[in-house]
Amino acid sequence: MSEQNIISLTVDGGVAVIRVNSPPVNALSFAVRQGLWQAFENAFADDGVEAIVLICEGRTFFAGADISEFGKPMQEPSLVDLLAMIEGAPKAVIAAIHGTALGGGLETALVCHYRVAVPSAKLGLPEVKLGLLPGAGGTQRLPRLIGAAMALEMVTSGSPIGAKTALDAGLIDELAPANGLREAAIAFARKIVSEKRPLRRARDLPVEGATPELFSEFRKAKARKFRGFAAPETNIQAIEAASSLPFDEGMKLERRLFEELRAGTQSKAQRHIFFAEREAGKIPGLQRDAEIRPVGKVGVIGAGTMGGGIAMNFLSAGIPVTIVEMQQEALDRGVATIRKNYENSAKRGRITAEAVDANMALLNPVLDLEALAGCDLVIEAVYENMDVKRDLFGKLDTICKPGAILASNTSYLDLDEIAAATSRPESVIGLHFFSPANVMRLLEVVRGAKTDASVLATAMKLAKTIGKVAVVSGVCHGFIGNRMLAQRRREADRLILEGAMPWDVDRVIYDFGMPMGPFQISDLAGLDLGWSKESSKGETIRERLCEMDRRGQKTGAGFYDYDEKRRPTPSPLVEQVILEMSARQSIERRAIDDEEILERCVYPMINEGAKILDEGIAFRASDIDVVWVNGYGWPVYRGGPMLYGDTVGLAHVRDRLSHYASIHGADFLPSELLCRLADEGKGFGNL
Ligand code: T1G
Repeated sequence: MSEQNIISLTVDGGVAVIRVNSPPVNALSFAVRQGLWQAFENAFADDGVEAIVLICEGRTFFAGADISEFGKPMQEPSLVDLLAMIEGAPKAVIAAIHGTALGGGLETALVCHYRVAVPSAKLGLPEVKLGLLPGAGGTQRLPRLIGAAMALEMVTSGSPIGAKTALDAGLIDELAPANGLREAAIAFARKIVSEKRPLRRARDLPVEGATPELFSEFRKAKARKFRGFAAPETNIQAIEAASSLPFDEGMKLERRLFEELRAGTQSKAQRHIFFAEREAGKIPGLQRDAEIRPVGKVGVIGAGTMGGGIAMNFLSAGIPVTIVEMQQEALDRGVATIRKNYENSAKRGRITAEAVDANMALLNPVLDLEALAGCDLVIEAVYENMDVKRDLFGKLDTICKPGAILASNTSYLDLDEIAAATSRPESVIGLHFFSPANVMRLLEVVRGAKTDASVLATAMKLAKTIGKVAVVSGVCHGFIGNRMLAQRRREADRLILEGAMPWDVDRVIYDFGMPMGPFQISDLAGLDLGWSKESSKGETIRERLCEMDRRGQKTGAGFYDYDEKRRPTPSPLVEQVILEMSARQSIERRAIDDEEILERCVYPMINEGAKILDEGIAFRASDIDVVWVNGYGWPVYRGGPMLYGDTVGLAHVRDRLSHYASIHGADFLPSELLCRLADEGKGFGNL
């Protein structure tokens, strides 16, 4: 888009209208900032102009600074300078807001004297999600308009608020009709001119409610949620400064704190994930206009934990679901669980009671596969066994209408083998949800050798519709995430035989930033997955614990003992079992330090990621990062395993892997791609 029509200035009966049109989201790029500077200068100089309306075309008001400019030299005018210029306007400036006024976009609205928004507008400061803080006055102006407490919540959560909430809080001055924003903003401008209202500037207002207790209690309440992150605490400090320093001093501090965060590894990692999540949705070679098959009705086979969670994704998006079970009792239990989950969300205020009923009304529970005949997409979430899945897909092939997509939720099995059980392998795809399927954002979309481009494109679009972050995986055992997880699992099991205890390994992995360690995960999932009393030989620690009926949280004991609130404590009994197993396998135990635990759990994952990349299972290293951040809770401030490898340096990873390979064998041999990049002094980010 050429510069001259990014910004336009028209005058309508004494009111100047500055209109911005810079798709896709009117980000405050250099061209937009430059154009705004010129337009405001012209409006200030025009004696016929008594007030100015600032409005954006397209889908939204400014959605923030242009984050594609981060890491590049700033081109004047900076956003801070532009906003100071607008704030010093000699005439009233009214922001007309629709869509999502986010980050620098909301900061631009804050320097206007008044703000008008349509009811569907959202206003937020999401910088903390990028490892930053609002760097153009947001932390200094917002609390002056809505008070310290609400400002604290907004800047540290990064979550937007709706226009009505903003009106009640004093962040906006008037709601405009949904389809009359421009007219309403001009009328508002005329009103304040005729009423000779003052040019009220946020910077001149006091901050309400900023008591010492507010900040100390807020920090305590959020400690667990902010664990490991740098940006939330920095945002709190900036809000404290707004409450205690003169405005200009607060602005100086905000700028310093912003630059510190922007230069740090955490923000680099979080910006990496922001762009990586969007990149993951773009499939190399898949035309943007690939045919999308309509998905109006979905079938889900299996109403257990996975099937029920999967169904909820579609119900919540307003898509009817026919859910199938073999037994009435299992079907009823599954439906009841879905309702309970929705009711819990309603209790937490996440959805309304009406939405619970509306979602449940879209659910059609049946006992007969034939009921799936009219579905456009059928997803199976049945027992993880190839024979069971092949038999089921054979039946679906005869039941489902031509063009229906048949999807498997398998987390390991060979999709091509499943597809071969049908006469329509081009319509078979893997949709691997992560438990709990109605919560975890990740969806691994597994493309079979014969999966048609339209089926892949349909799956990617559907993922966005149900609020998932989709990553495409090729076919291999465990696809992307679980294949890498197996590396960590193997090393964790070895480490406790060699000298560490489960609680040592879990502590190191938890302190690294993961939500929990491998042994706590095992206890949560159940140690007896795939275990049977009849065939158990007591040859592994896991088997021994299952034989002792220590099968995890569900039996009140596994690797840990659990109290009535399921709080874990290390078990002396388990320690004994481990010592005996080490002796039985003639392994001489030794002290193992935290660094070895971390390196042996993480570096083989990075190495496996390199193989996954080299084999073309994943299109990009950043796709692998997206899998781990969204499917396993990898700390977003470390950017995913592949970015973490680049951060510590691939030469270092290679050398440490070689070191462990010399002691523990081939499992640690650094992969060809990793060695090549390390030798060239490069990272996965250079691919
Ligand atoms: N800058 C540049 N490009 C952006 C962008 C931004 N801020 N936001 C989105 N895009 C691109 C995105 O890459 C994609 O491009 C397209 O727009 C559609 O995005 C100084 C420093 C606005 C809610 O964090 O939350 O201001 O792939 O697929 O799902 O204090 O984008 O099409 O080529 O996400 O409808 C603060 C981030 C910046 C907002 C729209 N602002 N964006 O969601 O579309 S830091 C943000 C979003 C800042 C100041 C600080 C979402 C959205 P392409 P999309 P969407």
